[in-house]
Amino acid sequence: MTVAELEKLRNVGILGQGGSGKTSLGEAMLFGAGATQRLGKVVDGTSVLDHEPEEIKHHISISTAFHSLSWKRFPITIVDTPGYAAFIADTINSMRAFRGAVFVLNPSVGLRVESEQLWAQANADGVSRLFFVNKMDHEQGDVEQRIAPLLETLGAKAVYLQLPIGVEAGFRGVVDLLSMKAFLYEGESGKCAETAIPGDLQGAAEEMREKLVEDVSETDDELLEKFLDGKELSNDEIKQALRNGIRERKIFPILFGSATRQIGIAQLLDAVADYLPSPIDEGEVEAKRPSSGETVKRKQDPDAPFSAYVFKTISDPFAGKLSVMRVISGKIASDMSCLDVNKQSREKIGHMFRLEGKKQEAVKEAFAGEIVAAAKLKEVTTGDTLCDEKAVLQFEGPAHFSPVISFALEPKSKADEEKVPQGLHRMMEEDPTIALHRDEETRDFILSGMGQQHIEIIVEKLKRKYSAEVVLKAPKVPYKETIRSSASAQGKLKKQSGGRGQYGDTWLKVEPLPHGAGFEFVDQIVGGAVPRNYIPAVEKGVREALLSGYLAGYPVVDVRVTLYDGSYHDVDSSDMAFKIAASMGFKNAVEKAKPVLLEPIMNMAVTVPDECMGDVIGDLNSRRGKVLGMDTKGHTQVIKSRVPMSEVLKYAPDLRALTSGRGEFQMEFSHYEELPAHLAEKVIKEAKARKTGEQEGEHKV
Ligand SMILES: Nc1nc2c(ncn2[C@@H]2O[C@H](COP(=O)(O)OP(=O)(O)OP(=O)(O)O)[C@@H](O)[C@H]2O)c(=O)[nH]1
Ligand SMILES: [Mg+2]
Repeated sequence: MTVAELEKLRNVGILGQGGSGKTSLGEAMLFGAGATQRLGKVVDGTSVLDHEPEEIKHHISISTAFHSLSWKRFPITIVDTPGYAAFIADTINSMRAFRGAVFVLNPSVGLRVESEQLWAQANADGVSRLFFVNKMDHEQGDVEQRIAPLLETLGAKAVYLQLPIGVEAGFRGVVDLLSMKAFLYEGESGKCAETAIPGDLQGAAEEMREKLVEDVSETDDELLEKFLDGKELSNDEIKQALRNGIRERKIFPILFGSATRQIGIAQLLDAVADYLPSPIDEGEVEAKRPSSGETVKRKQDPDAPFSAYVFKTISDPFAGKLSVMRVISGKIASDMSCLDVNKQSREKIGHMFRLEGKKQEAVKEAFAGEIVAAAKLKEVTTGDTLCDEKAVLQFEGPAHFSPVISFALEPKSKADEEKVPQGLHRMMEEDPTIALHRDEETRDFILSGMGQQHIEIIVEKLKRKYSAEVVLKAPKVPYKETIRSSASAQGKLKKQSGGRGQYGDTWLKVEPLPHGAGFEFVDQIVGGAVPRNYIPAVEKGVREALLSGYLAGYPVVDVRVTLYDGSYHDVDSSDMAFKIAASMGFKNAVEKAKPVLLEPIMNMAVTVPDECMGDVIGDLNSRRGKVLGMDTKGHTQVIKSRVPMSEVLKYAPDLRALTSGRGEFQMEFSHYEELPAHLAEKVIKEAKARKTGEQEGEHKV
């Protein structure tokens, strides 16, 4: 690809909450641009983007899908992402592949927490966005009024580029406020005619255009001056300012349409080509030089040395393991070799593919800015940087996700005993949010994931792909631990009797960090109290201690650990000794820092007939739930509440009993809160009992 071609390339994410119509929109874009021969539909399983059997069965996207199209000579790669909370980890990882996106809104449903999370992530990743208000054929009343609070929640400075024509079944097209033309669609054919603005919309359109021009001019000083002087701005000037404003993420334009009725699609594709950035516009990408830790920048230039970031792994039944990467600079070609910086291993590139929905198209090379999948790389996993051995750099790794729910899996038969962990380990290559360990007491496999639906789908896939069958048993609560105050302590290992001794000595300070901050390690050693080469071992020791917890064996989160002093021995010190000393020091410090247990709290929406409302609320209260509010929908009530996960592990049968089978509920992870003391005591006691049980078990063998 030449620079001129790169300038036209658009990698476009389709983002938004579950069920907003992203996949349907992707299908409409593909069909509208002639990339597919018929319009794929999610509901009847003909989508080329939602092509996995589980996606077809449940009518939801589980994994990010890719497809290219060509629109007015712009090569566009669409990246259709999942929107439901249980699957958005893949969306967040895939966000590294694009810097432009269509953010789908569905005002009649309102904004769910996933939309907010995706919006925040797109802000953090510097993704330019267009809003597409979908399902306009379904939208009632005054959309503008419904959209305003959504924009406010997202904190987005939005500008209307269009006005919708007609509502609900009468929705027929859009008025373009720049060209001041109307685009009227013929039924559901996707065919559109350019016409004059319908008379009844003329006044509103003029008013909205004025607002658009004002808002856009505010993003550019020169233009603003002209505007304030009362001078007329040309469409080209407005467009250029709009383009800059969008790319700099100062403004977010709003477009309207209907994916399933193919309305507004051509205008959306025009806007993608006009306003979203190409890899050249994205400019340089930050990375680190692994040898020195120094920050470097790499230009997204096909002539620069090769570098790429692997953001996704697919285990394909035919092609084997596929490492899906965004080429950042240079080019990658079959038969070349490169360095996996994270694994410090050399990889030889073999077959490469461009992903086209469920199909793969073999390619021989790919250039800066492109998304490409390489088959059967030996050691590469998601999050790795691949690069030219002579120009080494490392891009920031993937986000870390903590599983929110765990279930015990019991293999159905003896043969499944082996097949289950094998299959799950293969699936973990694709899905970094799956965690697996074995419960030493019960010998059950404990499978952790991002939500009940996630776990259920893993189990379905396990059966389909690896013919391994399991029975799901009651979930376990993923408690966490943290500290409430700061403390310092020493961790010292000194064994110097006979043979080679062991000596490591560390002074560590632990401090609480805000919720969700995770873990930070700070090295404050001056004057070599702990020699440089042992510091990674100290961090490793702390990380291991973090995982095994202090109070009840649950991972410790939201702490900063500072290594500020220590001592060493010329002969007896080793990585191992410092690792152990650090882990002792960490435990000693945590002990003094008011450790507490945290429990996961769920957002629950329970829909019940009016007459059951009292019972259901009473029951939620008895489960330590907090009722947040109520929505009336006809003769049903939607009760919104926050409830600790431990209280609703088996809510489904209880709700059925309370409502004679007429109640429904949706539940998703919200946040962690401190577990009340009397319950914490119980959890700690149980953990201790488990531990002594294990130790006794060990003694028996
Ligand atoms: N009436 C109407 N329904 C639509 C429209 N777009 C999508 N739908 C329906 O909305 C439902 C969800 O559509 P999807 O395209 O699967 O939504 P999604 O955002 O991809 O969902 P996830 O990927 O699971 O988050 C399906 O039943 C679609 O047929 C639209 O413009 N109008
Ligand atoms: Mg989808």
